[in-house]
Amino acid sequence: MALQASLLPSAISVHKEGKLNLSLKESSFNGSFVSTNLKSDFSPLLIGTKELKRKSFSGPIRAQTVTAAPSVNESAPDGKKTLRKGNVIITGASSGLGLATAKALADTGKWHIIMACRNFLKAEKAAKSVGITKENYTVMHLDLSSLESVRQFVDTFRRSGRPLDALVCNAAIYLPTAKEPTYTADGFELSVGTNHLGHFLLARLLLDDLKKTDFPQKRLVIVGSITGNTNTLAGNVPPKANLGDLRGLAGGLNGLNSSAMIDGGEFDGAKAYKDSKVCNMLTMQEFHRRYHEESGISFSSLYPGCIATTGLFREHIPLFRLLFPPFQKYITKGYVSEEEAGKRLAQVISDSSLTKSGVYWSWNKNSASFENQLSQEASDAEKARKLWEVSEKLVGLA
Ligand code: LMG
Ligand code: NDP
Ligand code: PMR
Repeated sequence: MALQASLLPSAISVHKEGKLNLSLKESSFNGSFVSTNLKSDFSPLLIGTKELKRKSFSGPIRAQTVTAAPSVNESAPDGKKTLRKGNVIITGASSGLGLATAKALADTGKWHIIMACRNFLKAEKAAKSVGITKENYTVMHLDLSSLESVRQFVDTFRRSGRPLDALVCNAAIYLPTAKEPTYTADGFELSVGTNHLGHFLLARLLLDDLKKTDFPQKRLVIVGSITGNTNTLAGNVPPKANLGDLRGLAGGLNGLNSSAMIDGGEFDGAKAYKDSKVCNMLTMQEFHRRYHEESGISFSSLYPGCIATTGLFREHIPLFRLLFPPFQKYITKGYVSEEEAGKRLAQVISDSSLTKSGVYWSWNKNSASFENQLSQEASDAEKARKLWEVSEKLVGLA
């Protein structure tokens, strides 16, 4: 088993800010400062390579640090109680944030990553390219733009016999230049159909699996974003997210007898993406309200920072792709590297200081996590309930 000495930080200070954040300066995060700073924060927690090797022969190591203490596996061949790795499903782990998170978790030696991806070969190559070793991951096919594929994925996962300890809904598509809507296999507008409805069904089905695990900390994370939050500058760049009264969604989001947009308006690809992120953040909170107390599962969302270099912008015009990274690096200072963003999401999955449920996590310029405040719409409990009910109908759960 390849184990590396980098472990996640144990004490991430929590800053409650939650203020309206409308200036460039206040909302900026300086990526390069962040990495250096993190290194020194991590150093007291590093376990020497020798020590790791020694521990790793008898099975997965016991966390000295942050990650949830792995649960006990009584069926070890030598009859001794050993501690098993956590199993985490990450959707869209074939690139960008998902891949960087898979790498960060694999490097701890305490997680087995199920890479839930639509392109099997791409995922395999991606895992190899960042050096995730074979015993630390499994690729399973999942196309979130097909409800049938979601159901098949859940089936395949269950047949693997692995318990589920954490689920990360990370995959997304962004179609900013599309003039006309395109649709999922089930006829929903593609961005909301993939980013929200596919994940909604996946998370609902896998909730039972999360409930069953004996792992000490069970988590469901849905990736959100600043651009869906109109209480920020970034969220005020047009077109702004707005779900309205959900009439388009209630009508099936199919562009035939209803609009392809959630609010019932004209199709706009950039808005559809931002709307889908609002749905992601509302869904996390509704899960929290309905299931946290009974199940002990931590539900959370996050804004990982502006990872301006990922594949998310592949459909944008070339000029945008050229200028966006320097714009975020030098002007807004909101830029973070894929690696840094991956460490942040990995914290939300495994750091014992980020277990609080119902939280939308963000990081300040020192890369310290804090509970951020969602926009009025993205924290509207009544809208979250309605979104849940309409989504249940669309994905065939009600
Ligand atoms: C929509 O446009 C698209 O229509 C849609 O298809 C989709 O892509 C959507 O959200 C995604 O965006 C929205 C956006 C396009 O329009 C606006 O935001 C209108 C307001 C523009 C007001 C510009 C204010 C600029 C303030 C920036 C900081 C000031 C810095 C000044 C000092 C600079 C010194 C070097 O908007 C754009 O695509 C960008 C418009 C051009 C912005 C010009 C910024 C100047 C900075 C120059 C640095 C180069 C970086 C440019 C990066 C561009 C990407 C953001
Ligand atoms: P990437 O495009 O690099 O990654 C998106 C992943 O989603 C890819 O692995 C992609 O697969 C996968 N995916 C897309 N469609 C489907 C589908 N139908 N079924 C299964 N998987 C699919 O983008 P990012 O890493 O930037 O995005 C990851 C998350 O981070 C998203 O939720 C995004 O909203 C969020 N985010 C990103 C920010 C940024 O600045 N980049 C900022 C804030 C949030 P494939 O490799 O096959 O294309
Ligand atoms: Mg934005 C603090 C300022 C800030 C931050 C953190 C972001 C993040 N953006 C900021 C400011 C601005 N952006 C400003 C002032 C402008 C006008 C020039 C601007 C424009 C802009 C565009 C055109 N920004 C964008 C786009 C996109 O197409 C991206 C998008 O909206 O994707 C949905 C985007 C983003 N800006 C961000 C982040 C994180 C994104 C991308 C992705 C996302 O939310 O997932």
